[in-house]
Amino acid sequence: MDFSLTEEHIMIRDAARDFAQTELLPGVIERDNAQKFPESLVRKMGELGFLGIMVDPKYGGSGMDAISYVLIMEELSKIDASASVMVSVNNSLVCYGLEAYGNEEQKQKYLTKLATGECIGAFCLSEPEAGSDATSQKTTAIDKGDHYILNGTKNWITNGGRAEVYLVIAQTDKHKGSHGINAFILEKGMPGFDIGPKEDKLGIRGSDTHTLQFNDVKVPKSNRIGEDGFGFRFAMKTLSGGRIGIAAQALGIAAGAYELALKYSKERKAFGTEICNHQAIAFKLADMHTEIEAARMLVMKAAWDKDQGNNYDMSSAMAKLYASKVAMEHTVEAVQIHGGNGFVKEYHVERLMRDAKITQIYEGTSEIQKIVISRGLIKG
Ligand code: COS
Repeated sequence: MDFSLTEEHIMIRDAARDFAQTELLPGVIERDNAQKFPESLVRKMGELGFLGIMVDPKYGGSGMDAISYVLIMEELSKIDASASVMVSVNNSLVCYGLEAYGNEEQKQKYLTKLATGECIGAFCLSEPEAGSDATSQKTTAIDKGDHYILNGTKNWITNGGRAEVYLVIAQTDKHKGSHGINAFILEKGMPGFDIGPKEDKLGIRGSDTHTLQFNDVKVPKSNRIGEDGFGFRFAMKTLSGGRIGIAAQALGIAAGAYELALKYSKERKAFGTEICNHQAIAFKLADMHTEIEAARMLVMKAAWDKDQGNNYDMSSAMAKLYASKVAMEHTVEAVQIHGGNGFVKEYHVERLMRDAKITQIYEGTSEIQKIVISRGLIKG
């Protein structure tokens, strides 16, 4: 067993750290306030290869491994979780979904553009009444021979407004349950495909979240991913990898808040000494560091499982469950260590605390992760 990173991994991590410090940090508070993320930053992330990290270079990707992916995700998330969720969705849901399960024609047409950042993708599973209960899809895709007709609504879609390519899950045959669900590739601008207003959110406010509406959208059969009825398994398999990305995001949010708290505690004085010298603060730092390191081990293990070709359904669920808990608890502690300053935007920790909450909700709530883990344990 070797816990050290390779030289290449260190270079990749440092490049992401440098990008986050020089490009993402300036303006992060303003972007959070304005709920905006500029196209220029998306383009730069594309140029650095951050939008197709694990995609084969023959489809325009960077050809890196999952360890590299989580290192990049952690560094971006320390500074700007709105940027990192865009990276996570594009990489582990959209690009991975197409590369693993799309056919050659679909890869040439869509993946090559998504992997370079020429266009951005969105993954559309959640509905007003089907978030955790993902088999209860109300969006319908009626088979009309050479095409399908889609009707329904999707909620809380990351990259919802700015994406050009949408992977949409819909019910074709209700009587077949999870085996009657299909996954489709939709393009922005298809007649009947409408993008609703942007959501006003607690956290990751720079990220672009929308409701989507499908009214008799005609989708060619060639845009179905996999065989008829593969859509639910497609969603589950893809989300397993997505959860590694969100676990790494949660880890980065926690680590970012911890680093700020450590620095602040060495500068701020109270009762005649730096506050890190008070045991009340020192013990908080010890707990934060220990649990963040434990989260990092789980995230790395899940990424390693993916790289090894092992099943990672359980390890990704464990990583997301634990890292998101650590992110929520320790961003609260980071605000506490900052005292009054923690409550104002200038010190960044209040934003990280708001950003942490979503990691316990999206791509499967913490309760769903416990279902996945416990079912895995019982099945053996
Ligand atoms: N890989 C492959 N197949 C899978 C799978 C996986 N990871 N998970 C489930 N399946 C298969 C099952 O094997 C089953 O197939 P069979 O009918 O052939 O046995 C089928 O899919 C249905 O699975 P299951 O019966 O477990 O479905 P449930 O309705 O009980 O739901 C959970 C299972 C809760 C785990 C699933 O609905 C889920 O993950 N929900 C959360 C979805 C989510 O993350 N939402 C957030 C939106 S994305 S931001």
